[in-house]
Formats: sequence, structure tokens, C-alpha cells
Amino acid sequence: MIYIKYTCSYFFFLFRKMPKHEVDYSLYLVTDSTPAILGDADICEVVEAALKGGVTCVQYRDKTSDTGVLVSTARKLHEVTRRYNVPLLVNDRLDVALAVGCEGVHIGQDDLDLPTARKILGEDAIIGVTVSNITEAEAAAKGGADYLGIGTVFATPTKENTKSIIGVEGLQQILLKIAAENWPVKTVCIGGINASNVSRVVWQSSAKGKSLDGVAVVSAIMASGDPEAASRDLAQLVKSPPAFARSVARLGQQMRSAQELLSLVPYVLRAVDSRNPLSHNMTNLVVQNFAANVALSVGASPIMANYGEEAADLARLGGALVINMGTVTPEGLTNYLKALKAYNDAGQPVVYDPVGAGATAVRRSAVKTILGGGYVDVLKGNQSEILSCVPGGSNVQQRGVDSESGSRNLQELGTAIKELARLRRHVVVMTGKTDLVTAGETVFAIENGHEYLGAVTGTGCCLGTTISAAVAAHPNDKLAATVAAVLYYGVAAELAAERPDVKGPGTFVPAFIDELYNVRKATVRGDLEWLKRAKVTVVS
Ligand code: 3NM
Repeated sequence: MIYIKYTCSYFFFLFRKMPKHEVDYSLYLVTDSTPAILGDADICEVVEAALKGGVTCVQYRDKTSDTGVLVSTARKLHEVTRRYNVPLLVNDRLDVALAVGCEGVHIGQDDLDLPTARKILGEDAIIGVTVSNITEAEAAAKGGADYLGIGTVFATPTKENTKSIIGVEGLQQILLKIAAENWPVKTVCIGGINASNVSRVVWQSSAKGKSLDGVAVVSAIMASGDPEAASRDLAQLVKSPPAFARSVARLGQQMRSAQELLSLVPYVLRAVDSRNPLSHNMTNLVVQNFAANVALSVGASPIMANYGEEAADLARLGGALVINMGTVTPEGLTNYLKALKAYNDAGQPVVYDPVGAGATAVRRSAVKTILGGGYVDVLKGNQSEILSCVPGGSNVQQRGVDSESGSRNLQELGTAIKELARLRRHVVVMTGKTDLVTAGETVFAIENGHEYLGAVTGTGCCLGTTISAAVAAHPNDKLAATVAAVLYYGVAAELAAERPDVKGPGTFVPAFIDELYNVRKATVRGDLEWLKRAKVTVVS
């Protein structure tokens, strides 16, 4: 054993040109020799093209070939990778890595254990470990793994027998733990990563100063007709923030006063009035007409388009998207994801209303799919809906789409939504008797509104439409835009309810639409009398 250890350390020392802590994991290629992925291409040619394009680390993964083939292929691959000064790791097979003298191995949870692998290969070898949860990550990090391959992020046909699909959220939870414990281990993620999602996944998963060191891909390069171009593209994208991140920078990084936000309200309303932004609603069957009329009253241009294929064209028009999953279906979910991606790619805002999020298993799963499938700028819902969006899943059981989750006080709720907003770097609106809004630092409480809002279906959904108009027109300060929208909506409801022609919820609806219109027009004229009703405070 000692003989092997010293021999191997010497071997690794001979061939590796850089210390292992300097390895660049940013674009990590995992090979696949199956006809479904590689086709009839030559693996060494594909890997060389990928290296030319910018791949920084290569793992030779072949689950089926005989040992002789594995060794001869690994040897050829190592000749190639050494010319590019890039490490070659072998999946699972320490014997093959030893025979070839490459830089290390990658082991899965069912492969040889990490302590034994380390004992055999020595300290200089690079050893990476597949992990899919915090327990596995902890064992690998404490056991001296050099990097973790975290996955499976998204379901992928490349590896169908994966243990669990963890999504961006699961990935982020592992990164958060690594940051909290200060483990010095490097990280890459794997599973379904490609040019269309890589920038988003890297950006969305980072938290509390911990970001991925890279991404691992198989099919995005190995199955590409042009592996060099595909690698060049990915190498660029992995280092580029996604389009939507441009306007997120200001969010939640500082304490802000209620007075400051109140002073911005007229600007937000006037911006909506003058820009007449598109409010693209993918909303439920119940509120389509109401939402379109609210959009018109607040000064937006509504389009009720539920077909995802249209979204790329619509996203270019400078508006915002509302995803309201009030009547979710599998087809609807596919359409939401397409639209979400289109608005993210265009850098245009998205408001997500997880209607009934805690009510059924289908809806809980839809929340995960949507929040893992893209970035939402504003998450808006009632208490149970928002608490159901907390990572790890709150066990709030919601009765219908309207029910509240109990009697938590404002401070507790404020803390919960602050955490959520920080984690996802978006605005959170929790509606209730008192509406709460935060971007992760200050929590604003807005007490305006009227009980009739709770007696008419769709008023919550239409608040999403109103927020979409505000964030589309005032995109560089989405917190101020959202607070303005919630306040404006609440005051318009008060004014409507006080009108002599309003006798109850039925007559309230047209009066409310009137008052949304009237308050906007008054604001444009410079009449800010309505703002004196504002009851906006900071939750300490
Ligand atoms: N390991 P693609 S997923 C090799 O979750 C591998 O540990 C995974 O392929 C894990 O980039 C995976 O084509 C396949 O989606 C990734």
C-alpha cells in the first residue's frame, strides 16, 4: 500500500503542471462514448475541439467499455489534455487513472469511498465526489474531496438513473452550507446544463458570497455538431451574468425609509402613465377580463396571451410578464416556462403569483418548477402561498386559494420574507390585512385597502397586474415600484368603497376600476391628495 501511494504521488507530481488548488473548473467536460451522444465521432477529436474552445477540465466517463479500451482511450485523452495543460480525471476507475497517470478521479456515491481513494492516490491527486444533498456534501468536504460535482440539477436524458433532481434551489442550499461552514472545497454543478440556462444557474445558485466554481456538461458539448464552438459559447456564458441580472443590482442591499419610498410613488405612477407598458398576463380563467380592465385603468397595455411561443416576441416590447398559476395545467406550466425564459433572456421583469401554492401536491411541485425554471423579479401571494415558496417547503396546508396560514405576527412574517427575498434576490409581496413588501433588507408594511378587496374574486391577481405595470415602467428600482403599486391599489380601493354609489362588493368592482383610473390621472396632474392616506411603515 505504501509502495502504491508513493509511486502514485510521484506519478501525479511528474505530470501535473499546476498545483491542484489552481485548477480551473469553470467549464468541466464529462465525456460520453455512447452512440446516442457521441454518434460516430472520435472521442479524442471531440475533446481536443472542446479544449480549443475553452474547456478547462476533462473527465473521462465510460460506464460500459472493457478495461483495456478504457486504459488505451484514457491514455490517448491524456496526451491531448496535457497539451492544453488541462487535468484529466477518470470516472470511478482508480485503476485506469493509475495506469494512465492522469491527474485524478471522479467518484460517485456508489463507487469506491473517498478515504480509500485518497489513500490509494495520495494527496496530490485530484478527487471529485458526486453529491446531491447536504449530508453527502459534508462528508465529501470533510473527507478531503477537492471538488464536489453537485447534481442532478435538471432531469437529463444523458443519465436517466439519477438519484434526485435537486433544481437550482437544492444546489443553492448546498452552496449555502459550504459558505456557512467555510469548507475549502470547489464546486461544479451537473445535469441538464446547457447554453440556454448556464448563466442563470450560476447566478441564481450563488448565495452569501458562495458561487459555483464551474459547470459540468456532457451533451451540450459531446453531442454538439461543433464542440469547439459549443465550448467557446459555454466558456463565455459561464462567466457572464444573465440579462435579467442587470437591474437586480440595487435590490435589497441597503436600508430604505418609508419616506424615501413614498416620495417615489408619484414618479412610478407617472412613468406607467407615460410609458404605457405592456402587461403580458398569463393568468387564470377566472380573472382574465378583470385583469385586462385593471391594466387599462392603471395605464398599462394588457395582453392576455397564454401561449408560450408568443412570449419571445412580446418580451421584446419592453413590458412585464405576469405568471398567475390560478388554474394550472401541465400545458400551462410548459407555457409559463417558455414565457419565463423569454422574459429572462430579454431582461424584462416577471411577476409570479403562486396561486394556491400550498393547496395541492401539483401546485407545490409547480412552484418548484417555476422558481427553478427561471428568475422572477417579484413574488406575490398571500401568507400561505408565500410561505409555501420558502426553500425546503413550508408544510403550510392551504384550504383554497384564499386562505391564510394562521396567526404569525408581522415581525415573524417579515423575517421569513426577508430571508426569501435575500435568497432569491427578488422582491417579495405578502398580502394580507397588512401587506408586506421587501427586497431582503427593509420590510415595508402597507395598511391601505378595504375589506371589499377580500370579497371580490381576482383582486389579488389584479394586484399582480398592477405591479407588473409598475416594474415595467420603473425597472431600475423594483422595490419602490412594487411598494408604489401596492399602496396605489389599496388607496384606490378605499376611495372606491367610500363612494355613495358603492353598496357592496358588486358595485365596488366598477368603482374600484374608476378609482384606479382617477388616482393615476390625478397624480399625472400633480394632485397628490390621495397620498395623504398612505399608511406605510417599516417593520422593525
Ligand atoms: N452525472 P448532461 S448527471 C454524468 O447528477 C452525470 O451526478 C450526473 O449530462 C449527476 O450535461 C450526468 O448532458 C449527466 O445533462 C449530465
